[in-house]
Amino acid sequence: VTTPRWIHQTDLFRPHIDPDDHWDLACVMALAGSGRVKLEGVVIDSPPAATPPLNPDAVAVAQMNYLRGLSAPFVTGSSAPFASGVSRTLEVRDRAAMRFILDTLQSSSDPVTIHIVGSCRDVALALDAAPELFRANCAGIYLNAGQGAPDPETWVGLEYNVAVNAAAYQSLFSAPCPLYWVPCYYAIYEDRTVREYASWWDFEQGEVLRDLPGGFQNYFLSVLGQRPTADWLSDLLGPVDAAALETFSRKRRNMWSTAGFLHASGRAVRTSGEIVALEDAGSDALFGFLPVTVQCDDAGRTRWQHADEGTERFIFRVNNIEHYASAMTRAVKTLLLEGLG
Ligand SMILES: [Ca+2]
Repeated sequence: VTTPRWIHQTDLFRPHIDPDDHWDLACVMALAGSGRVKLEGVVIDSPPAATPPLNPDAVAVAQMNYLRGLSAPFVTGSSAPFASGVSRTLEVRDRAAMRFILDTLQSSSDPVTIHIVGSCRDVALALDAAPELFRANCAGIYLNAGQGAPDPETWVGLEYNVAVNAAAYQSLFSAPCPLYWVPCYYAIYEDRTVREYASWWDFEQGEVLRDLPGGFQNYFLSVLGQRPTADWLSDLLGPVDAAALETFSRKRRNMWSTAGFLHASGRAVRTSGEIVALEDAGSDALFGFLPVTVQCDDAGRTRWQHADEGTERFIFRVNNIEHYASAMTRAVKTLLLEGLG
């Protein structure tokens, strides 16, 4: 049995934009820490201009590595937008993430799965540079971006990860490898409703946070509370601030990407929230992926149709809208407690 090899691309910043990326990193690191997957590395998007300035959250990676006994590297992504059909001369620093992705695809003895929970830029740069490596050694790209309504004329707004670099998003639909597309919303950007072809759900953070070990609570309180990071390890291992834990436990968290992580690790979720092997969920599977054909224009507007098997393109589908949020919350809690005494 080979261990799946993963690359995780994320807009993981400090101060955070949306700290769901910190929850995602914790889930990915849990899967790596329990030996279900090998995390080859984390690609952190080049931060957008902001006041105060945002930084790629190296500290979050360091803290999670420590808590999970891992040594996953990270690399900062390109600051230069990807444009299709345009030859580019990139600065050395803007090629680092692309090179990391290509080197990993080239050197890995087993196919590599790529999760995108941020921008598509660096994977698109790598794909543009060497599509043959994706054909040869990419097990699949899990693309957490976009809107799932099949007709973009019905859309309101454009999903954030797409808007960051729409041409990069478009290029991924031409990748010569399986693409597992997980639209974040259905028609309306920032719609807060569980939909059939959209991955959004939310939960009250305390449902998970209260039951985690202290070090993991401090990992979340550090980023949510925007604590100083120079003492990142002693802060992690220090006492838990009970008042901060209470404050952040009462806040809700939007989530999008957990289903793809589980699917890529060969598992499914029952409507009860129990995590089981992919083949064991049957008709009780909370979500699944259906074969489709997709056309995407350079503004990031997608049109899709159901297809027979064999397209290498799959769309995420919620099978049970009523139980999706509660079951996913239980699954996240199970994941984060995995492999801990
Ligand atoms: Ca994100």
